[in-house]
Parts: sequence; C-alpha cells; structure tokens
Amino acid sequence: MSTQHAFSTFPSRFVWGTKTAAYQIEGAVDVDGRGPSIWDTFSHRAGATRNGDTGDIACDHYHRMDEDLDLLAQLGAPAYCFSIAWPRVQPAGSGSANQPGLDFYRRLVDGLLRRSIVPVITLYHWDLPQTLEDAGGWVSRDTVGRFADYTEIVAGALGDTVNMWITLNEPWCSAWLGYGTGEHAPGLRDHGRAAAATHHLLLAHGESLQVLRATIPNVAAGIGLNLQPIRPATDHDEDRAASRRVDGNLNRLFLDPLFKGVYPADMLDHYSGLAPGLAVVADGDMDVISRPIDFLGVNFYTPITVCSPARRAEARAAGYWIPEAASSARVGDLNAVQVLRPDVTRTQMGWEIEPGALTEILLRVRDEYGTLPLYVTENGAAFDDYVGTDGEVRDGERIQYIDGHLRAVLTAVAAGVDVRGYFVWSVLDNFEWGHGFSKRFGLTWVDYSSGERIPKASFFWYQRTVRANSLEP
Ligand code: IFM
Repeated sequence: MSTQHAFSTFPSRFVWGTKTAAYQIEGAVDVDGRGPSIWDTFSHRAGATRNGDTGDIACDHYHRMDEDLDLLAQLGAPAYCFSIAWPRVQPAGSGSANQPGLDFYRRLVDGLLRRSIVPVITLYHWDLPQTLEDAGGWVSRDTVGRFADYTEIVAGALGDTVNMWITLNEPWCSAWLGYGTGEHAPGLRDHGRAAAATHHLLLAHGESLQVLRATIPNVAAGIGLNLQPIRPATDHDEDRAASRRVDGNLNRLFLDPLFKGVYPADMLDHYSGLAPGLAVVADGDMDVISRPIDFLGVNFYTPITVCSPARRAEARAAGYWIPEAASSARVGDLNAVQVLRPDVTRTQMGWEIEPGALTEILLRVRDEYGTLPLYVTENGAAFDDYVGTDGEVRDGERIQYIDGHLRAVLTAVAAGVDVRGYFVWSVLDNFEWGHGFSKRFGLTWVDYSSGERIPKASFFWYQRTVRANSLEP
C-alpha cells in the first residue's frame, strides 16, 4: 500500500454525513400548528438580517421533503443530521405535544430510513419558542425544565428509530451572539445575561442527556460545540493574555464544565462582576452539566487571531489587518481585538481557511479533555457561487476547502484521535441567520424564487469521496 493511499483512506466505519437546521431550511413557519420562535421575531425586526431576509419560506423543505430525501439518497452520504423545531413540537414551549409537528419529523425519519440513511437529531439549533423567551429565555432557569420536557416528548416519539442525538448545537452562539452581541435572536446586548444563558444552556444539555438515556436504550448522546484555535497576534504577553481570554470565552467556558465539571477560574473571575452572570450556578449544577457524553460534536470553520487593544499599532506593524468593524463584535468585553492575516485565503464569510487548525482542535480536545469519540459535526464554506449558462455550479473552492479539512481529519486520526465521522455543512444553500440568503454553504444550489435544487460540483465530488471512503490524490 502506498503512503498516499494509506493517508487518504478513512477508517472502515467512518460516518459520512451532511447537516441542516430547521429554521434555516424548513419554511412553513405558520403551518400545522407551529408556534413562533425567537428567530421569527428577530428576523422580522427591521435591520436585523441582511436584506430583511427571514426563514418564512427558506428552502421550503417542509413542503419539499420528499424531493430533499431523494437528493440525500442521490448524494449517498449514509448519515443526515437535522434539527427539530421546538415550536413545531410545543408551539408555546410547554405543555402537550403538537401532533402534526411530530408527524412531520416521523415522516422525515421514516423517509431517511427507507433510503438507508441514518438519522441524527439535534434537539436545539437556536429556535427557542417565543413564549419562553418572553418569560426570560435562556437567562431564566425555568427554560432548563422546559427543555427536559421537550426532550422527553421528542425522544418518546422518535427514539424507537433514532439512536444518535445532539442536545444543543453551538450553545456559545445561542448565549453570546443571542444575548451578548445581539447579532442573533433574541438580539440582546448584555454580557451578564449571556453568561447566565451559557450556564442554563449547559444545564439544559445535562438534563436532556438524562432524559435521553432514560427514554432510549443504548442511545448515543452528545453535544455540538463550535471550537476554534485562538492565536495571539504576536508573542507579546499582552497579546497572549488577550488570546487566552478569548479562548476562555469561546472554548473553555464550554469544554471545562462539560468535561471537568468546573468553569475556568479566569472566566469566573472575568465575569464575576456581571449580573446575573455565573452567580446563577446552584449546588449540584456542575454534576448535571458534566454527566458523561457518548461523543463530542466539533463544529469547525476557522481559527481566530487576536491582539490586545493597546497593541493595535504593533499588530498593524506586524502585517495584520484590523478593519474597524472587526473590532470586537465576537470578542466583546474580553479586551481583545480580532486581527486578520493578510496572506490567507478566505471564504465569502471572511473566514480564514486553515485546515490544519481543525487537526489542532481535535488534538487539543483529546489531549486536554480525554479520549472520547469525536465527530466533526459541521464543516463547510460559503463562496460566491453562481449557476453557469450551461446550468452547472462549479464550486471548486468548496471542494478544495472540504478536501483540505478532510485531510486534516485524517492527520488527527493518524495521530490516534478517535474521529468517527464528518458532516458537511450543508447539503442545501440555506438561510444563514443574520446574513440572510447572501451566503451559500450548500453542496446544492437553491433557487429561492422557484425552489429548484441544482447539485453543485461539490455534491458530485462528495458523492465520489463517500463512495470511495477516501480522497482523490
Ligand atoms: O449556518 C451555521 C449553522 O447554523 C451553525 N454553524 C455555523 C454555520 C455556518 O455559519
């Protein structure tokens, strides 16, 4: 066997998949008893999203489910991860189930199984029922109990045929973009509330985990985190301290409680003056949060480089770009500024492409948090795709991006990390939150006026890769 061949072939039981989220694709927001979510409210607020786009129709997946299932079958990736819209199942976030909502997901699961595709469920991908937000949302401890009840309903309805469950997708985004920077629903800008939301989300994960275990024999349950290596712009102590703070907020604030049962001391200290902040932690909570999980989902897109605000001039002199807008939306009160490397290719999101950073994060999770099965539950890229005059979408940059990151996965596997699978974000172009429909992440082009789906070149490339279980040299 040649070195090249050994290096580009994946483990024999490697799970290939794609992933979507309910609000980004389903549309049909007022159909069959679905209640409003925080994203319905937020996206209809003037100026909240690019061009005022909303998920009212999105990819109309709710009505085009069969067509999308056939598309997934054509793709041939044996797993598909989708999220359940909580307000479809419990329109006001509590009380009895809305049967038509559950029926929709039953049809989806059955349709996947008929096509020999393994369903993977995310219980929460950001669409909190608006009624719960009106009562305090994730800042309120009460939402934790509501999430456990909702888990019980969904697990009871679908647990007979679905084995792999993700409790929360990227709780950092729910807490810090939703309650901290205001870029996401519900659009609040209050770091004290973001810290409290962080805790309640993690607690909800732990309670949900227990419900899943009690309801589904042999369940495989985990959580999906957006993890990013954070680099200091220079070796200067102040830049290193800034990068450590951002790492604390983005990575350790979630990894430490989940795996070590404690919040990082520097983050506790940093947020101690905020109300309600992490003062909401009660006795016993950390035991709930650190209940063992069966796998960790790693969502990875890009690394981040930061400098201390006092050292912008030095960072510029070192060659970094510091656009005014890049200041600190993401790294808000952390006394750090995001800087951009000028010599790096970016996606349409402006995100630096560095596949090696995925290897780095996978190794770090193993080295600092222990060996457990890992799945890359999201990875992909937005580019400025277009349909050519011949009707084809030639997205070579996306192929290159995914190929590079798959090679990064193989490097981690070769280093002994237990990476069990990889899910492309996403199978369809879809509603990219605050960016509306302006960013296309799909393996499939979606014409938002007609609903037509056109598989891109990356779709056929991924199809070949999955079939071969290896990368083309
Ligand atoms: O579209 C999102 C997804 O909902 C969560 N993870 C990142 C993706 C790309 O921004």
